[in-house]
Parts: sequence; C-alpha cells; structure tokens
Amino acid sequence: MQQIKLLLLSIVFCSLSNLVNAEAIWGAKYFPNVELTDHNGKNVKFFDDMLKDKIVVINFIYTSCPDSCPLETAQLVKVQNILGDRIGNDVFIYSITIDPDVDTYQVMSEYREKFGAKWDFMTGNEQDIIKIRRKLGLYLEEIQDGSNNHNVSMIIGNQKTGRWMKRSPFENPHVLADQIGNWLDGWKAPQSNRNYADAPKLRNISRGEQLYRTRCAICHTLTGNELKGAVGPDLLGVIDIREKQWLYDWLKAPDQMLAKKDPIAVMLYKKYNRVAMPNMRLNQSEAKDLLEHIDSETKRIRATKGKIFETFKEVKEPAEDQVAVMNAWVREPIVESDIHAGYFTLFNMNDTALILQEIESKAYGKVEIHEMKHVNGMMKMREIEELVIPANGKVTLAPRGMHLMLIKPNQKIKSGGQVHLKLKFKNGKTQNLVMPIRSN
Ligand code: HEC
Ligand SMILES: [Cu+2]
Repeated sequence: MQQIKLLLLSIVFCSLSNLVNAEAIWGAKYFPNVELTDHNGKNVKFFDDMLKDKIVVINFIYTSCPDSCPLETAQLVKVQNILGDRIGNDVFIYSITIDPDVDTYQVMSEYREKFGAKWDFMTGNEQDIIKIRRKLGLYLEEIQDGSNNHNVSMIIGNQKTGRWMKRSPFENPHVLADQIGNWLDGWKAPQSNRNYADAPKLRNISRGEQLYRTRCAICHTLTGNELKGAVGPDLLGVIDIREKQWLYDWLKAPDQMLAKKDPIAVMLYKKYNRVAMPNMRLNQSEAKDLLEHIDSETKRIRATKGKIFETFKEVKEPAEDQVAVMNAWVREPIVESDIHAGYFTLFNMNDTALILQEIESKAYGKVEIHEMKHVNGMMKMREIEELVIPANGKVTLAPRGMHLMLIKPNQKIKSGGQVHLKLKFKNGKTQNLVMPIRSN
C-alpha cells in the first residue's frame, strides 16, 4: 500500500525532473542515416541533416489521407504560426510520407503549399521510411506517452539532450508550441517542479490550464468519460457537485482532509483503490486558477456535447428504416480537396445482422467505406466492401477510425450545408440519409 503511493508519487514528481543518462541518448548509431528527399527535390541525410543537435517535430502523413492527416497538418500550421521564425532556425518540423509511391516530392510540395506550411515535407525510399518509423517507434516504447492515444504519429524531440516524446497533434496548439519551444529546449537544465509559472510565455493558455496539464492530468481526466482503472476521478462537473470551500481545502491539502476523516475524502479514498491524492502544496491563487480551468472546460465540453445531441435529434427514423442513425456528419474539408470524410453510428435493432453494401450520392463521384489498418506501424486506409452491422448492435464510423470516404464532390462542401446519401443493403432495401456538414 505504502509502496503504491510512493511509486505514484515518484512517477508524478520524478518524471518532471528526471535526468537522461548520457548513454541513453540515441545518436548517429541509433538512427538510420538514410537519404530522404525534401519537397524541393533536394536529398538530405536523416540523421546528419535532419536530426543532429536539433529540436525536431516529426509526423508521418500521406497526402491521399482524407481525415487525420489534413487535421494534423492544419494543427501543425497553428503551431508554426505560434513559433514564428523559430521554425527552421532552432525548431525543425518534418512531415514524412508513408506512401512514397504516390507522394513524390512534387506531390509533397503541392500539399505543403495548399496548407501554407513552411516546414519540410519529405519523401524517400519506402524501406528507409519504415526503418525510421521502427527506430522512432522502438524508442518511444521506453518513454512516456503523454498523449493517451496510441495511434498518434507525431514525435517531438531534442536530439542533443535525448529527450523525446510522442504527442498528439490534437493537443491545444499553444501547449504543443510551448512544449516544443520552451520545455524541450529548457530541458538541458532540469527544471524544478515549481518554475512552470516563470517559463517564458509563448502562448496565451491560462495558468490554470498549464497547471492542470502539468500537475493533474497524470491522474485525472476532464472529459466526462472516466477511464477504467483511472487513478483519480474524472473532474468534469466536479465544481457542481462539491462545495467551493471543500474544493479549495482539498486542493491545498488533501492529506489533511483525509487525516481529519472528512467524509467525502474518506469515500473517495476508498473508491479510488486507496491511492491518496498527493499534497502538492498549491497556494490559494493556484487553486483558484485550477478551479477556473476545470469550470471553463466543463462548460466547453458540455456545450459541444449538446451540439452533438442536437445533430442526433435532427435525424428522424421512419418505422420501416433498416437502421437508426446517430451522429451523422460530414467534415468540411480544411483545404479544397477531392476527398473528405463523413461519419455516423448505425444501430441495427433487428435480430439479424444487416449488411451495408453500397452508398450512393448525387453529391459525389463515389462514396466508399474505409477502415484504418496498421501497416508497418502506421495507420493506412483500406476500402471495406461490406459493412456488417451486427444484430441488435451498432457500428461507429468516427474520426481516426472507420470513415466514409467521400470522393469528388460536385457541390460546395461548406459548414452549415448538408449532403444526401442513399444506403443500399444486401437485403435489397435502401435508406436515405441527410448528413449535416460541420467543421468539427
Ligand atoms: C497522483 C495522482 C493524482 C494527482 C497528481 C492529482 N490527483 Fe486529484 N485525486 C486523486 C485521487 C486518487 C483522488 C480520489 C481521492 C483520493 O483517493 O485521495 C483525487 C481526487 C480529486 C478531487 C476530488 C474529486 C471529487 O469527486 O470530489 C479533485 C477536485 C481533484 N482530485 C483535483 C486535482 C487537481 C486539480 C490536481 C492537480 C493540481 C490533482 N487532483 C492531482 C489523484 C491525483
Ligand atoms: Cu479513406
């Protein structure tokens, strides 16, 4: 019991100030020094030219990807805009294709232009790229994954200090820019636990958010969906269920609340596997900032959930429909494109499985159902010929997973509009569906 606590505390506090053993720094011997080609057609060496002594952000994309890649690229453009002219001077971003057969350097160059990206887009020999991915992947298993997402394809690192981490590109771009620009950079001199507040301000995220991400997110979620086996409770809405003073007292000294046998503290302590929240010696103003952050996140998330619910209500199901449809939407493309993605959840209320065989739409040249499959450690898409919706079950198409691949639109795909689809099932029946267009 005491051991668990100690272990947790050491995870929380030591990971922030842990020193990398010099021998553990992967260098020229570790990374393959293979040749890649940048978007201008210039050949460069992966280790010597791209990594050596640099702070880098590496993500893997392919230009024909309709869904996560354009989003990642657009997110990185935001990071680029925050970091300004540090990009290419002391921070280097590389987008490497995993589909080099299609993504020649000219294709990469065009893609880069479309998004207004200023960093380097690389192509090369497929085997070499796989080698790079393997090395980065192997590496990453031994370090923390702060992103909680095992499909992320972005790595940030500082070759000189040996500090590398997987990040989700879907993080707040200000937080990413901060980590890339300040934290990785400053890591040469290990930071104390408490100097986060003095860190140079590259961004305008609130101190509450920064505190939350650095001190609380390790044990808590703030989403409304508590994960199984979570260390601490999900904090969405906690402001509404506890007295304000209780929350202040708790944040400042949870250990004392427990020692005093505060009934809520005792109840929580029992519920969460008897692991106690550490006393982090927060002062009044830090506690206030944290509670404000939790409150504003709660409001923001509830508002977006409300929006999803509204979409659900818009879709009406006449009695003879094959499936009930929920959360149907089409994502407005970020840049003009021949392909984009759509999503929905289909519920089959029947006692027999249904098979969706074809989707037609006047709005598109073609509509396909795609799934994401791991190929050499990278998610790639594949067409599914028949989508089986199990009896009394459901199938969900959602961002970064299965999706509708909407090909060659012949109308403007703009937020606020809608597209009509016809689902054709193997049993011969059809069902019409209206999909609203949204940006997220
Ligand atoms: C080492 C893990 C850990 C860290 C770090 C941590 N907590 Fe906790 N927290 C817990 C646990 C576990 C509980 C449940 C009570 C207990 O067992 O002590 C809890 C309970 C809480 C509660 C009460 C929830 C309720 O339902 O009333 C709040 C509020 C809270 N934490 C906020 C925070 C904030 C804000 C931070 C960051 C400053 C933070 N926690 C950091 C583990 C942690
Ligand atoms: Cu696809």
